[in-house]
Amino acid sequence: MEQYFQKEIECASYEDIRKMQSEKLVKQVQHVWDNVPYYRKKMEEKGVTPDDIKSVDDLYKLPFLSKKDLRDAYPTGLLGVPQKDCVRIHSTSGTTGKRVIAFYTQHDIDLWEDCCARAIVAAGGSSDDVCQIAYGFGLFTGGAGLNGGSHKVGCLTVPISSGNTERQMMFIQDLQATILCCTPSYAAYLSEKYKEEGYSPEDIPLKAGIFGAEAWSEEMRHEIETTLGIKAFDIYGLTELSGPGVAFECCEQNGMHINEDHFIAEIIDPDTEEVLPEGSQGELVFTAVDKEAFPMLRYRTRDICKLTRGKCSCGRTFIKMAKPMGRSDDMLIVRGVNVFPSQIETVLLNNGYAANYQIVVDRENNTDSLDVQVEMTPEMFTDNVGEIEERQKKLVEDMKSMLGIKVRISLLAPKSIARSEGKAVRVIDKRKI
Ligand code: DLL
Repeated sequence: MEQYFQKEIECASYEDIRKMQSEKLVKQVQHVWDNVPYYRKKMEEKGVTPDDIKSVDDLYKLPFLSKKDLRDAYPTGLLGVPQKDCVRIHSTSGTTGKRVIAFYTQHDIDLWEDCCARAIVAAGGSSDDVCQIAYGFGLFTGGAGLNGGSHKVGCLTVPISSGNTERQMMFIQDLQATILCCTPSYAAYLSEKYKEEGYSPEDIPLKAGIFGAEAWSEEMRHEIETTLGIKAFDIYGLTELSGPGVAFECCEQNGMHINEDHFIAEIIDPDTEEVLPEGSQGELVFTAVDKEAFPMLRYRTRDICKLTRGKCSCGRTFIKMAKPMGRSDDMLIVRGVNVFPSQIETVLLNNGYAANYQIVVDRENNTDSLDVQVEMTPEMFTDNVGEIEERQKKLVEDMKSMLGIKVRISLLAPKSIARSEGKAVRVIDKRKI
């Protein structure tokens, strides 16, 4: 039977959720107007005052916040409370430009951990479980968020952090860990290690995984689930909105329920900023209605995805977001065609490869080139040139029908691509170097 961490909220009626969102939104807009001069100025420039916002239906009147605003207001320009009322910061893992620093009051942390606890319970977690947190701890939100959620659920929590794969496996086996939380690329690496060491799924005590922080395909889910003998659940979030737990998957495993009592989601056209109807693909925008320290109104995530509201067999009523295709800034434009790394991953995994690949984009003779370098699995590995050429040809054809353009395929020996303990680096765009 489906379990919930906060059933009355997770299964509330649509009308009750809307009402709750509207009430919180009105208060939050006033809070921001009173306490965040940076956003107040943006509202004034758009000719909006708190009086114009009476319910969720007025959300469209508010100005957007973007990554650029966060950089401009760095580090404290968007603080909604005096710094002495904050108890923690986290920061994005971004490598370009200034990092984003997100601030939290104790109340913010409490609500964030509730969101993570909802995700753990939706994945079947309870106080009977041993939950191994292999997301990084520190400035990254993954470790701290799920650690807090796991405590709230009452699991025996193993805050092992990322890396040291042998130790991860030792703790999983010795403590009989039942839930694993890490990035999907690290879960794939652990699966590979278990396979290499001759474990079969029955030898591995895990029953569920809560994997997120990067885009991953259904094919990758299937691969991890069969190797580890678990159910793999997706979890979504971003530092600006607290961290993991903005949305989480339930037993249906087909999209993530957005914690709508805390976050109002919209989909917009990234070019025109027009709000799109439900079911359209576009950029995800979130309004956090009760964050105190770092209030985000209409924050443009740059993640491309779809929203659908429908009846879910788990009983939750929160709207669902599809797996994000990737970030709009991860989308490659190659010879004028839009290419998402996740599409390439789908073709590779459908052809029996593991998710050990890299995409190299370059410009040669004024034309874009797209090179997909993928490792052969140990079973495929051969020095029979004819066989390798056949494999390459098949991938080139399948990529062409998925993407509509010709790509170059390089088949590499197993273990040639570095494994990742956190978010995997999939794309090297030499045009930008
Ligand atoms: O990645 C928070 C997180 C930690 C989420 C652990 C889930 C699990 P950031 O480092 O700020 O925060 O990166 C946020 O990662 O805008 C998406 O582009 C991407 N992302 C996060 N979760 C998913 C997911 C954390 N499930 C950025 N699928 C987001 C696809 C995801 N992309």
